[in-house]
This record gives sequence, C-alpha cells and structure tokens, in this order.
Amino acid sequence: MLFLTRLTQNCALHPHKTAIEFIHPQRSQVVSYSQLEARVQQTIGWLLSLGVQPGDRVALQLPKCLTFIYLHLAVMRLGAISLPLNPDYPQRELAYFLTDSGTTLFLADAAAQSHVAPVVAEMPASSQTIYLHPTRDDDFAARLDAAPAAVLPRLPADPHQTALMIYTSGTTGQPKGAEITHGNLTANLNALHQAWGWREDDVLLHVLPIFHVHGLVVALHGALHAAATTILLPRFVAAQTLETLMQRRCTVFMAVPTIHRRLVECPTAAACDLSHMRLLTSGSDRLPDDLFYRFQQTFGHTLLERYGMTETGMNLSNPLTGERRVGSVGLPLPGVEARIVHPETEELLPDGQVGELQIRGPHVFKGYWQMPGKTAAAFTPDGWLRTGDLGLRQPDGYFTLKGRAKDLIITGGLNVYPPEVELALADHPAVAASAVIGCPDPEWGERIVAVIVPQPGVTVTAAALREHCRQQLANYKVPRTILFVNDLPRNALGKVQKAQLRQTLCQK
Ligand code: MLC
Repeated sequence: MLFLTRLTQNCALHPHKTAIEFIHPQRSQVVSYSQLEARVQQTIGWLLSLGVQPGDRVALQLPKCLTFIYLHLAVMRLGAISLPLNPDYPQRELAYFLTDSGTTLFLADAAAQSHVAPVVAEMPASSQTIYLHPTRDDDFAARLDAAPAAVLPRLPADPHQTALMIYTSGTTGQPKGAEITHGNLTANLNALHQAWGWREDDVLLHVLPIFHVHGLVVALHGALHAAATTILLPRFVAAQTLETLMQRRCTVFMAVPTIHRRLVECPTAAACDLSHMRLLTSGSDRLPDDLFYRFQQTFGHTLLERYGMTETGMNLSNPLTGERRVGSVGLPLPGVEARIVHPETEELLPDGQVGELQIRGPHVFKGYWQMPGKTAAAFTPDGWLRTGDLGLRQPDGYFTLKGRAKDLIITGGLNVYPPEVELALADHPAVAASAVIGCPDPEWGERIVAVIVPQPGVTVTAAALREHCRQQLANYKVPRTILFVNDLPRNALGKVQKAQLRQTLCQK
C-alpha cells in the first residue's frame, strides 16, 4: 500500500488522535488525523481550482508550518510533484530552481514578497505564483473555504510516478532535481517502520527543517505512516527541545550531530530525565565518537546512527536492538542492498577494504529531473547507485564510512559542494583564484574556509567577500573563514591540491 493511501487509512482509523501539534509562541495548533485529512482534501480542491494537473511541479517556499504540510501532502495526492525549497535561498538560486524545474505553481511566503518578486517577474507566463500568509491562520483557511470541495479522494496509484523533487548540488555544474517516486517513499517508510519499530503510540519531537529528506521524509512522513503523533517546533532551540521532550513525554527524536552536540552542551542537560524515550537517531553527517559517548553519559541513551542521502532516503542503520556500534552507520535496512567496490574498476572488494559504497533497492530514486546524462552516470549498468562515499564492510555486515570520493563539505548536516562557492567567489572582481575547503569544527562538523588569491594590486576584506557570497548563496554556504594567500598549491596538471591546503590551513 502506497504511503499516501496508508496515511488516508490512518486518518480513518484514528480520527480523534493528534496527528500534529504545532508549538508556536503566537499560533500553536493541534490537528487530529481526521482534521488533517479534511484539510488535505480541501487543499486538493483549492489546487484543482488553480488548475494543478498530475505531473505539475508545485514549489513550496514557506516557513515550517501546518500550511506547508497540507500543501505538500495535497500536491502529492493529486499526482503532482511537491518541490520544497529552503526559504533562505537568495534570488539567483531560487531563479535556477524555479526555471530548471519548470515550476507551474509557486507558493511563496508573502513576508518574502519583495525578495521573491524580481525572480517571479522573470518566470514564464505559464507559471503562477501565489503569496500566502502562513503566519496568519485565517489566510489559508479562507482560501480553502472558498474553494470547491475535491470530488474524489484522489490517491495516486502509480508507484513509478514522481511524488517529490528535492534539489541536490553536485561536484560539477548546476544542482540537480532528484525525482523521488511514490514507490520510493513507500519502500523506505516500510523499511524504517520495521527497522526502528515505529508504533502508533510514538510521539516524535520534530525540530528539523522540512525541505530536506531528513525532516520531511524520515521524520514527518515516518510518524504519519505509523499513525504516531508529531510535535512540531518551528525551529531548533536546545533548551526548548529538552523541555519539550520531557513535558510531552516524546518517545522519538531525530537530528544531526550539530543538534545533538548543542543538546549535550545545553546548561539544562544534566537535569534532564529522558528515560521515557525509546529512539534517538543521528544522521546527515558523521557522528563523532566523542559525541556518541557524551550523549550516552549525559542522557543515558545510545544514539542510533544511520546513513542516507536525498537520492535514496535511508540505506543503512544501526539496529534498534543489538549493538549500536560507535563510528559505524550499521547494516543495510530491509530490502536495501549495499556493497563496497573498487572506486575505479567497480569490482567487488572483500570485507575490510575501503572502496566506494554502492546502493540498490526499491527506495532508490528514479533519476535527476531532465538530466538523462547525469542520471545514467549516477548508476552502474546493473542498477547500483554510486553514492560517492567511501567506506568498508566489516565481516559481521556493519558498514563504516571512510570519507568521500567527491569534493564535498558537510556543515551542520547540510551538503555544500566547494565548486558552487568557488564560482560565486570568482564573480568578485578582486578574486584572482580561490579554493574552498572544509576544516574540522567541533560544532558544525566542518566549517567552510575559502582560500583566496587576490588580483594583483587590489585590496579586499574578508567581510566584503563574505557579503558578496551572501548575495549569491544560501547562508550556510557562505565561508565562515576567509584566508588570503599569494598562491595556491597546484599539481603538475594545474589542479589545486586541496589535501595540502587542509593540512596546512585547517589548524589556523
Ligand atoms: C545555519 N547556519 C549554518 C547552518 N545552519 N551555517 C553552516 N551550516 C549550517 N548547517 C548559519 C546561520 O544562517 C547563521 O548565519 C549562523 O549559521 C548561526 O546560526 P544558528 O542560529 O546557530 O543556526 P541554527 O539556525 O540554529 O541552525 C543550526 C542547525 C541547522 C544545526 C539547527 O543547520 C539545521 O537544522 N541543520 C539540519 C540540516 C538538515 O536537516 N539536514 C538534512 C539534509 S538531508 P549568520 O550569518 O546569520 O550568522 C540528508 C539526508 C540524510 O542529508 O541522510 O539525512
């Protein structure tokens, strides 16, 4: 049964149960499963009245709120494609996502209208934009009340149809829209349900952004699929998170290492009793060993580390019962095949040897939106996804990651490809050359450092370069440190030797 069908069934079976409780200083709201279904139905009616068709790309650039969730579910129920966007994207990136996806309907935050309007002005006449006031409950409700009711329950039946598109950056070229089908979502949710023992009486505390796979699919869809309750916070704040975990007797929590570190370092951590909890997971970035142990000592819980990516959802996970091995991302989830191959020959490697991790299974995405070449390059001829991550398999089946074949930085659980930042820097007239590297950072995992060779005779400050990047890139991609050098170390082919830069500059 596809995820959305199961969710509709959950709504019928548990009408009075709380599906989502949104906690907000001004507009907290509790939504039962029957209210959720009613709202999604009304939203379908509204989208139909706007002419949304199956296959259309509907971009959602809204803050984390219930309106976002109704829209996201309704778009997918209609057979259209939900395209969640980070509200932090600057105009250049936003323009690319809307144009590349051929967005037919763009639902934007009215509070960001002055920022978004110049981008919208350049969009083709065939695409509509509607500004919503997601912070005013009556705004969306009034639109829904005015819309005709949807005639049919509207449930997608084709597992191969794209439900969700999320953009991922790449080592070269522009970001790519990963097409995730209804079948992909369902396969992954079934696997996680089984592996993590999701239960109807689970209460998930949700603090992550909902425009990424982690917060949207693993956490939110996971809880809805299980008919569990989600307590939704608009953003992560450490003390509030700990207080809410206790006060609402939450049983499940999912986060990235930066968040777990802020929790153990929170002044109220030592006084917290989280003994009622059953599952705390960590992902999107490597969980450092020291944090694994500190978390255990502070809260008496062993974090369950798992491994996934936008293109696949979750692949590997430490077990719910059994050994959660420090430094390991665990075993393949049910229905997932994982192997380690030689990075060049792609021959299977014996246990213990480091090679590229490849993944196969019904949860693996369909391909990159309108990029058949990049899609073909992502897979081996026999259908294994090349993850670009390096790792090894231990003889008892546990996998350990050992770095990346690709030039990638992970900061606070978010992926940043250095060429994107280098391209933005190259646009500045004072920059002759640049190299962007990730340096280890206790809070963020890695910190973005830009090494700049200025144009001869030109002076420029680090602050000016950061401001320039801020105009072109989402905030988390802006280098935190900018260093100036006379020359970059290059090999005989002229390629910048980043390993050498990391070695000499990361300590500074
Ligand atoms: C925020 N900032 C970041 C950042 N997040 N900088 C680098 N990396 C990040 N991840 C910037 C802010 O814009 C701000 O910039 C400054 O850092 C300080 O902000 P803050 O208030 O301390 O940050 P906060 O808003 O609390 O956010 C930190 C965070 C957030 C850790 C809560 O980054 C987060 O929610 N991360 C989770 C990301 C995630 O969901 N990843 C999943 C991807 S899916 P300035 O300039 O204004 O000071 C995936 C697949 C999988 O990877 O397997 O899960």
